[in-house]
Amino acid sequence: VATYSSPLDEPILQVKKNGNQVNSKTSYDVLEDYEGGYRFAPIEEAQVSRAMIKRYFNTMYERAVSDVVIVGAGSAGLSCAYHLAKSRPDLKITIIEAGVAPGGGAWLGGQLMTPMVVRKPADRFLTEIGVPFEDEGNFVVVKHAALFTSTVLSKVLAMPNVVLMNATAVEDLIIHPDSKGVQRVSGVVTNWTLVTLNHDTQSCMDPNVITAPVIVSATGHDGPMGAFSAKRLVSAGLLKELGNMRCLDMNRAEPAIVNGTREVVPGMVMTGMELSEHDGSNRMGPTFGAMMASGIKAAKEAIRIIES
Ligand code: AHZ
Repeated sequence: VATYSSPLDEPILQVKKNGNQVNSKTSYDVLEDYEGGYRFAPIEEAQVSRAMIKRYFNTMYERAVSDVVIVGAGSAGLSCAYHLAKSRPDLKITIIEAGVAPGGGAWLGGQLMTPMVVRKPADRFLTEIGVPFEDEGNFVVVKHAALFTSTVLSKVLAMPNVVLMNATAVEDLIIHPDSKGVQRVSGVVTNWTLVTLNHDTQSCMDPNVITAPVIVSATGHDGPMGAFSAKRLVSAGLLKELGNMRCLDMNRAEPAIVNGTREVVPGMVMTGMELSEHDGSNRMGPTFGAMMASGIKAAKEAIRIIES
């Protein structure tokens, strides 16, 4: 147990080696104790760097071989990560997210408005993770999309078997023939997103790799980075052509995405709106139930592949 002293030389913060605070003072009580002379336990600047570097690069070293890589931390990718990490705490699940902020398009509902609509029966997932909603009969409404996203994100990140590497882009796939000569996706090629975005300004900023027996691709519909894997499967010759996302039709779109969630090529499960580009299914607009149910189905598919 390390003890830090207050200016009054009273022990105010006791921290066990595992980092858990053991006293019961609130941060407000502590502030009051200092009477305007708030003071921190001393630190050397390099300790801060080393605290981050050691953990981050140890994690990168360890996760160079993962059990499942999820590409994209939008509503589909995060729902997948939640179900997968909860069902199989033994699996090393690594999420690669190109953006600095994970969450994809799920920080808002439609047209930049805050409420999030979820059609039944996908509201079961909201109940499971403890997100409150208003029941409107056939659908429910979460008061702010960010409440869903921050809740699922905090639960996913708290699971010890999950690593999230954000600001990191998947810029290629590893594809190998398996023992029967069938082409199989067996890993991802990564780079810092800021590097990925600058390949046309600097030459040869080579990437890094993570291998895994299952890659779950959840990169959303076409956009600056979206539909990444679907497009790469076409250029790699594993998919003849993109289906291209069709027009908005909520009633057709949501079941098509959930029921179409599958291993699209050996070693790769596709989920969420990326599937609309792969299969040529409709978009649903701002109803998020299909993203949750598709993510959960992708987790089940990943488990099936690992167990087969
Ligand atoms: O940053 C992207 C986003 O967070 C990330 N991503 C994309 N390409 C990547 C790459 N490497 C790493 N190459 C990458 N990360 O993937 C995430 C996709 O999240 P999203 O919210 O765009 O997709 P989703 O399928 O989870 O949710 C779609 C939500 C939509 S779109 C829509 C419509 O347009 O009609 N309706 C709904 C519900």
